[in-house]
Amino acid sequence: MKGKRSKPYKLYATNGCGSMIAEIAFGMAKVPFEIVDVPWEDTGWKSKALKKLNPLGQVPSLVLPTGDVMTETAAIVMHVADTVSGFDWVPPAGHPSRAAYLRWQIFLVSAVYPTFTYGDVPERWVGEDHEHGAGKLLRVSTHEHRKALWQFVEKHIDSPWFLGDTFSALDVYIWAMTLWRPGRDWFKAECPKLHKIAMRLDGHPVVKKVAARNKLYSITAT
Ligand SMILES: N[C@@H](CCC(=O)N[C@@H](CS)C(=O)NCC(=O)O)C(=O)O
Repeated sequence: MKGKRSKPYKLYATNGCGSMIAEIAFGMAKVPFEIVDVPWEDTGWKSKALKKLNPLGQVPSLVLPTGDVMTETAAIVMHVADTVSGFDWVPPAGHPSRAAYLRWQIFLVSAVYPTFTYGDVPERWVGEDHEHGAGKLLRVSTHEHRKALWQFVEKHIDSPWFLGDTFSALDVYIWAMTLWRPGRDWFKAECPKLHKIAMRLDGHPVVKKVAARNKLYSITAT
Protein backbone atom coordinates (compact mmCIF):
# COMPACT_ATOMS: atom_id res chain seq x y z
CA MET A 1 0.00 0.00 0.00
CA LYS A 2 1.32 3.44 -0.92
CA GLY A 3 2.87 5.25 1.99
CA LYS A 4 2.78 2.19 4.22
CA ARG A 5 6.22 1.40 5.57
CA SER A 6 7.05 -1.86 7.26
CA LYS A 7 8.65 -1.68 10.68
CA PRO A 8 12.41 -1.99 10.76
CA TYR A 9 14.18 -4.85 12.51
CA LYS A 10 14.73 -4.15 16.20
CA LEU A 11 18.05 -5.48 17.43
CA TYR A 12 18.66 -5.83 21.16
CA ALA A 13 22.38 -5.30 21.51
CA THR A 14 25.07 -4.94 24.15
CA ASN A 15 28.30 -3.10 23.45
CA GLY A 16 31.14 -5.41 22.45
CA CYS A 17 28.94 -8.54 22.45
CA GLY A 18 27.83 -11.05 19.82
CA SER A 19 25.10 -8.62 18.77
CA MET A 20 27.91 -6.97 16.77
CA ILE A 21 27.72 -9.94 14.38
CA ALA A 22 24.06 -9.17 13.65
CA GLU A 23 24.81 -5.45 13.48
CA ILE A 24 27.48 -6.09 10.85
CA ALA A 25 25.11 -8.37 8.91
CA PHE A 26 22.48 -5.64 8.68
CA GLY A 27 25.12 -3.04 7.88
CA MET A 28 26.76 -5.06 5.11
CA ALA A 29 23.40 -6.13 3.68
CA LYS A 30 22.15 -2.51 3.89
CA VAL A 31 19.03 -3.54 5.81
CA PRO A 32 17.52 -0.79 8.00
CA PHE A 33 17.35 -1.67 11.68
CA GLU A 34 16.98 -0.06 15.09
CA ILE A 35 19.14 -0.76 18.09
CA VAL A 36 17.83 -1.24 21.60
CA ASP A 37 20.80 -0.93 23.93
CA VAL A 38 20.90 -3.49 26.72
CA PRO A 39 23.56 -2.88 29.37
CA TRP A 40 25.75 -5.95 30.06
CA GLU A 41 24.47 -5.95 33.66
CA ASP A 42 20.94 -6.51 32.35
CA THR A 43 21.80 -9.62 30.30
CA GLY A 44 21.25 -13.13 31.67
CA TRP A 45 18.30 -15.04 33.07
CA LYS A 46 17.07 -12.10 35.12
CA SER A 47 17.25 -9.58 32.30
CA LYS A 48 14.40 -7.08 32.40
CA ALA A 49 14.91 -5.92 28.81
CA LEU A 50 15.15 -9.41 27.30
CA LYS A 51 12.85 -11.45 29.52
CA LYS A 52 9.90 -11.46 27.13
CA LEU A 53 12.02 -12.16 24.06
CA ASN A 54 14.61 -14.68 25.13
CA PRO A 55 14.58 -16.78 28.31
CA LEU A 56 18.39 -16.94 28.14
CA GLY A 57 18.59 -13.17 28.40
CA GLN A 58 21.17 -13.13 25.64
CA VAL A 59 22.07 -10.71 22.89
CA PRO A 60 21.55 -10.62 20.03
CA SER A 61 17.79 -10.86 20.33
CA LEU A 62 15.91 -9.60 17.33
CA VAL A 63 12.34 -8.55 16.62
CA LEU A 64 11.53 -9.05 12.94
CA PRO A 65 9.37 -6.62 10.93
CA THR A 66 6.54 -9.16 11.37
CA GLY A 67 6.82 -8.89 15.15
CA ASP A 68 8.26 -12.41 15.45
CA VAL A 69 11.29 -12.88 17.64
CA MET A 70 14.53 -14.39 16.46
CA THR A 71 17.47 -15.21 18.70
CA GLU A 72 20.83 -16.89 18.01
CA THR A 73 23.48 -15.29 15.83
CA ALA A 74 23.57 -18.26 13.45
CA ALA A 75 19.83 -18.00 12.80
CA ILE A 76 20.09 -14.25 12.25
CA VAL A 77 23.08 -14.57 9.93
CA MET A 78 21.30 -17.15 7.78
CA HIS A 79 18.03 -15.21 7.88
CA VAL A 80 19.72 -12.10 6.51
CA ALA A 81 21.36 -14.21 3.77
CA ASP A 82 17.95 -15.74 2.95
CA THR A 83 16.06 -12.47 2.74
CA VAL A 84 18.48 -10.09 1.03
CA SER A 85 19.05 -11.12 -2.55
CA GLY A 86 22.63 -10.73 -3.72
CA PHE A 87 23.96 -10.69 -0.18
CA ASP A 88 26.15 -13.74 -0.52
CA TRP A 89 27.91 -14.05 2.80
CA VAL A 90 26.54 -17.56 3.43
CA PRO A 91 27.55 -20.03 0.72
CA PRO A 92 24.23 -21.29 -0.68
CA ALA A 93 23.24 -24.96 -1.12
CA GLY A 94 25.39 -26.47 -3.85
CA HIS A 95 28.29 -24.05 -3.30
CA PRO A 96 31.63 -25.89 -2.95
CA SER A 97 32.15 -24.27 0.49
CA ARG A 98 28.64 -24.97 1.79
CA ALA A 99 29.55 -28.08 3.80
CA ALA A 100 32.56 -26.40 5.41
CA TYR A 101 30.46 -23.34 6.16
CA LEU A 102 27.79 -25.38 7.92
CA ARG A 103 30.36 -27.32 9.93
CA TRP A 104 32.16 -24.27 11.24
CA GLN A 105 29.11 -22.08 11.69
CA ILE A 106 27.66 -24.69 14.04
CA PHE A 107 31.03 -25.31 15.68
CA LEU A 108 31.49 -21.65 16.55
CA VAL A 109 28.10 -21.32 18.20
CA SER A 110 27.87 -24.75 19.79
CA ALA A 111 31.45 -25.35 20.95
CA VAL A 112 33.24 -22.00 21.23
CA TYR A 113 30.42 -19.64 22.27
CA PRO A 114 29.34 -21.73 25.30
CA THR A 115 32.83 -21.42 26.81
CA PHE A 116 31.83 -17.81 27.39
CA THR A 117 28.35 -18.73 28.58
CA TYR A 118 29.86 -20.88 31.33
CA GLY A 119 32.98 -18.82 31.95
CA ASP A 120 31.59 -15.27 31.92
CA VAL A 121 29.42 -15.66 35.02
CA PRO A 122 30.59 -18.97 36.56
CA GLU A 123 28.72 -18.35 39.85
CA ARG A 124 25.49 -18.86 37.94
CA TRP A 125 26.45 -22.50 37.40
CA VAL A 126 28.32 -23.40 40.57
CA GLY A 127 26.95 -20.92 43.09
CA GLU A 128 29.02 -18.51 45.17
CA ASP A 129 31.45 -21.21 46.28
CA HIS A 130 34.19 -19.02 47.75
CA GLU A 131 35.50 -21.83 49.95
CA HIS A 132 36.45 -24.15 47.09
CA GLY A 133 36.82 -21.50 44.41
CA ALA A 134 34.61 -23.51 42.03
CA GLY A 135 33.67 -20.39 40.05
CA LYS A 136 37.30 -19.52 39.47
CA LEU A 137 38.07 -23.08 38.40
CA LEU A 138 35.20 -23.11 35.94
CA ARG A 139 36.33 -19.80 34.47
CA VAL A 140 39.90 -21.09 34.07
CA SER A 141 38.91 -24.48 32.64
CA THR A 142 36.49 -23.01 30.08
CA HIS A 143 39.17 -20.48 29.14
CA GLU A 144 41.77 -23.20 28.55
CA HIS A 145 39.28 -25.29 26.62
CA ARG A 146 38.50 -22.30 24.40
CA LYS A 147 42.19 -21.86 23.59
CA ALA A 148 42.39 -25.50 22.52
CA LEU A 149 39.31 -25.04 20.33
CA TRP A 150 40.81 -22.01 18.64
CA GLN A 151 44.01 -23.89 17.94
CA PHE A 152 41.92 -26.64 16.37
CA VAL A 153 40.11 -24.07 14.21
CA GLU A 154 43.43 -22.48 13.21
CA LYS A 155 44.60 -25.81 11.78
CA HIS A 156 41.50 -26.16 9.64
CA ILE A 157 40.97 -22.74 8.18
CA ASP A 158 42.15 -21.44 4.88
CA SER A 159 43.33 -17.97 3.88
CA PRO A 160 42.84 -15.13 3.16
CA TRP A 161 39.39 -15.86 4.63
CA PHE A 162 38.13 -18.70 6.79
CA LEU A 163 36.85 -20.50 3.67
CA GLY A 164 39.70 -19.44 1.38
CA ASP A 165 38.73 -16.97 -1.32
CA THR A 166 35.10 -16.99 -0.22
CA PHE A 167 34.35 -14.28 2.34
CA SER A 168 31.57 -15.40 4.68
CA ALA A 169 29.81 -14.69 7.96
CA LEU A 170 32.41 -16.95 9.62
CA ASP A 171 34.96 -14.18 9.14
CA VAL A 172 32.71 -11.79 11.02
CA TYR A 173 32.44 -14.26 13.92
CA ILE A 174 36.24 -14.41 13.98
CA TRP A 175 36.45 -10.63 14.01
CA ALA A 176 34.10 -10.38 17.01
CA MET A 177 35.30 -13.42 18.93
CA THR A 178 39.01 -12.55 18.68
CA LEU A 179 38.19 -9.38 20.61
CA TRP A 180 37.12 -11.52 23.56
CA ARG A 181 39.25 -13.61 25.92
CA PRO A 182 42.06 -14.60 25.30
CA GLY A 183 42.27 -11.47 23.09
CA ARG A 184 44.06 -10.30 19.96
CA ASP A 185 47.64 -10.57 21.30
CA TRP A 186 47.11 -14.24 22.06
CA PHE A 187 45.67 -14.84 18.58
CA LYS A 188 48.58 -13.03 16.98
CA ALA A 189 51.02 -15.36 18.73
CA GLU A 190 49.07 -18.63 18.65
CA CYS A 191 46.58 -18.42 15.78
CA PRO A 192 48.07 -16.09 13.15
CA LYS A 193 45.61 -17.03 10.40
CA LEU A 194 42.63 -16.17 12.59
CA HIS A 195 44.37 -12.99 13.68
CA LYS A 196 44.91 -11.93 10.06
CA ILE A 197 41.22 -12.39 9.27
CA ALA A 198 40.31 -10.17 12.21
CA MET A 199 42.83 -7.52 11.19
CA ARG A 200 41.56 -7.49 7.61
CA LEU A 201 38.04 -6.89 8.83
CA ASP A 202 39.14 -4.11 11.20
CA GLY A 203 39.55 -1.98 8.08
CA HIS A 204 36.10 -2.68 6.60
CA PRO A 205 33.93 0.49 6.66
CA VAL A 206 30.86 -1.29 8.12
CA VAL A 207 32.98 -3.02 10.76
CA LYS A 208 34.61 0.29 11.66
CA LYS A 209 31.20 1.90 12.10
CA VAL A 210 29.98 -0.95 14.29
CA ALA A 211 33.20 -0.89 16.33
CA ALA A 212 32.74 2.84 16.94
CA ARG A 213 29.08 2.44 17.94
CA ASN A 214 30.11 -0.32 20.32
CA LYS A 215 32.80 1.95 21.77
CA LEU A 216 35.66 -0.36 20.81
CA TYR A 217 38.25 2.37 20.93
CA SER A 218 41.24 0.08 20.38
CA ILE A 219 39.87 -0.84 16.95
CA THR A 220 38.55 2.54 15.90
CA ALA A 221 41.89 4.16 16.69
CA THR A 222 43.73 1.96 14.14
N1 LIG B 1 24.19 -18.92 21.12
C1 LIG B 1 24.00 -17.50 21.26
C2 LIG B 1 24.96 -16.94 22.30
C3 LIG B 1 24.70 -15.47 22.58
C4 LIG B 1 25.45 -15.01 23.83
O1 LIG B 1 25.95 -15.81 24.62
N2 LIG B 1 25.53 -13.69 23.99
C5 LIG B 1 26.20 -13.16 25.15
C6 LIG B 1 26.85 -11.85 24.85
S1 LIG B 1 28.20 -12.02 23.75
C7 LIG B 1 25.18 -12.92 26.23
O2 LIG B 1 24.13 -12.40 25.99
N3 LIG B 1 25.53 -13.31 27.46
C8 LIG B 1 24.71 -13.13 28.60
C9 LIG B 1 24.35 -14.43 29.25
O3 LIG B 1 24.46 -15.50 28.64
O4 LIG B 1 23.93 -14.34 30.38
C10 LIG B 1 24.19 -16.82 19.91
O5 LIG B 1 24.93 -17.36 19.06
O6 LIG B 1 23.56 -15.77 19.68
